Amino acid sequence: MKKITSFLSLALFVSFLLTGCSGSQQPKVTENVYPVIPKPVKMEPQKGRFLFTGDTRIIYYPGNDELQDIGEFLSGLVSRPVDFTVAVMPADENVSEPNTVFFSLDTTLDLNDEGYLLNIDTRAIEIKAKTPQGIFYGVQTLRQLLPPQVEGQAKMDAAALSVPCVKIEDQPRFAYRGLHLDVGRHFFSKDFILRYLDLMALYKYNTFHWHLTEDQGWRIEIKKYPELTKVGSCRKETLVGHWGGKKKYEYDGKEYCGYYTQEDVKEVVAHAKDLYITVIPEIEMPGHSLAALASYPQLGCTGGPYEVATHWGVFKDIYCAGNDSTFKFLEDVLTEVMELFPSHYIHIGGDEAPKDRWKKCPKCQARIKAEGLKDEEELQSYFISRIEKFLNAHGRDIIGWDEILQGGLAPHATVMSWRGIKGGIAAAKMHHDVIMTPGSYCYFDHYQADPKKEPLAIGGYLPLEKVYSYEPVPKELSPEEQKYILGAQGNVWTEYMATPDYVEYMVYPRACALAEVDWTPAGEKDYDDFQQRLKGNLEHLKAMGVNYRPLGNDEKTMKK
Ligand code: TNX
Repeated sequence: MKKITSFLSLALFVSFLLTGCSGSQQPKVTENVYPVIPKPVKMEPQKGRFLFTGDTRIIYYPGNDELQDIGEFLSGLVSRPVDFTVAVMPADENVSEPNTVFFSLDTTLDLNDEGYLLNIDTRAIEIKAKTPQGIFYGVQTLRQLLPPQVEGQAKMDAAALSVPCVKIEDQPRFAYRGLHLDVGRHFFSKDFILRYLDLMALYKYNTFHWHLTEDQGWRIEIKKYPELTKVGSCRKETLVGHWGGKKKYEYDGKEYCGYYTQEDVKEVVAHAKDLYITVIPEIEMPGHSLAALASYPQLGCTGGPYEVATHWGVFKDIYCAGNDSTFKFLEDVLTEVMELFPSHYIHIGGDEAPKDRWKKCPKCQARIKAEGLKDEEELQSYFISRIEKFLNAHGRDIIGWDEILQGGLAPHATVMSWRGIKGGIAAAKMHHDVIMTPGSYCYFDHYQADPKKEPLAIGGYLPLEKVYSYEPVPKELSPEEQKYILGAQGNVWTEYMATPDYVEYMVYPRACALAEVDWTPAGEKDYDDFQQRLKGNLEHLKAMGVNYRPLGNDEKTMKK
C-alpha cells in the first residue's frame, strides 16, 4: 500500500510540475473561488482547476469501510447533477493514472486526529489524514469548493463540475465544536434533525447537543415510563406572542404534541455517526421538568396535579430531591438513554431550578438534615452528584449548565458556561472541563438585527459579526487552565421558533461564524475575509434550500 501511496504522490508531484500549479500569479484567497468555512489553517491557492469527468475515480486505502463510505458520499454528490457516475474503488497496483481523487491514511502526519491535507491540482486530488474523520473533513472542504449546484436538485453542465487548485493543511483548534437544539419548546421532525446534522457536518461541527426534555414537552420515548410520552409529550395549547411583562396573555387553544420513538433516536444517532458527529442527549434535572411531573406527579414535592407548561419561563415545580423514587425514576430513564446514546457525555441540565418547593418540602428538609447539607443549594449538589455517581459507574461523564457550580461542583462534571463566562472560568480554575456557550455570543435565539425589522425572538442582540468576534478562551486563565476549555457551542432555544424554516433563519449564517471560532486559529480569523468567503459559501446553502438569514441590514444597528 505504501508503494502505491508513494507512487501516487510521485504522480501528483510530476503533474504538479507539469501543470505549474504553483506559479507567481496565485489567485487571492479572498476571491470567491475558495469559499471555505471554517477557514483552513493554511490555504495556498494554485492556478487551474480539476475537472470531474465520467472517468474520474475515487480511490481509497483498501480495507477501510469508512473510507469507502466517504468515497460513496463524494461520488453521490458529484454524480447526482450530471449524467455519469464517478466510481469508488479500493486502490490497486494499477493506480497510476491521473483523474483520481485519492484518500490515504497516514498516522505519522504532523496533524491532530481531525486534521487533513488536501491537495488539488489539475490532474488529481489527494486527501491525506490520520483518521477517516480527517478524510471526511477534507471532503467537506472539497465539497465547499465544488459549484453550489451539486447541493441542489437540478442537473448542471458537466463542464462546470470542477474545483480550483489549492493546497490545504488543516486541523481544528478545539476538540468540542457544538450546536444545540431545544426540541422541548417546539418539536422538530426526525427528518429535520437529520438535515440539521447534515448542515453541521458541512461546517465541521462534531457535537450535537439534543435538548430532549422540558417543562413544555417530554420528547423521547422511555419504554419503562410510557406516561412520559402519553401525557408529557403534549401541551393543551401554546402562548401567542412574547412571554413576560404583560397583564393578559393570549393562547392559541391548539393541542401541541410530539416525541421521538427509540427507533427515531437510533436513526438520528446512526446518521450522526456517519457524519462524525456525537449526539449528547440532555435530560433536564432537577428543574425544567414539569412535563415529567405531569406524567408522574409523585416525582414532585407537592404530588400535583401538574400540567405540561403552555408558556415559557422558569417554573417552581421541580423534581423532589427528598424522594428516593425520583432517583429511581431518573436512573431508569438514564439507563434507557445510555442504551440509545453511545456518547461519553450525558447532559443532565441543572439550570434554573428554583428552590421554593424544596424549602417547604418535609422530605427535602429531612434529606438536608440526614446528609448534613447546609441548604437547598447543597441539596442540588447532592442531587447532581448522586446522578453523576450513577452515570460514572456506567462509564459516562456528566455535563451540566453552570448552575451546577452552586453548592459545590460534582467531582467529574464538565460545565457549560451560559450565564456569561464566569462559570467557565471558575470551573477551569478548579480543573474541570468547560464548554463555552455565553449568551451574549452563542445564543442563536437572540435577534440578529433590529427587532423592529425581524420576526419575533426572545430578545437580546447578536449580529453575525459579534458571533464571529467570540474568543472562547478567557484571558483570566493561565496557559495550564486554558486547556480545560474544550470549545464553544451555539445554543438554539426554540420558545419563539415554531417552524424548521425559522430555526434555519436563526441558525444560519451565525453557525458558520461560530464554526470558524471553533476551528480556525484565533490569529487567522479576519471578519472581512470571512464575509467574502461567506458570500460564495451561502450559495451552497441556497442550493440546499436552507432558509438562512440574508446578509446585511444588521450593520446599521450594530453596536461596535
Ligand atoms: C435560559 S440557557 C435557559 C433556557 C431558555 C433560554 C432562552 C439555559 C441553561 N436555560 O431554558 O430557553 O434561557 O434564551
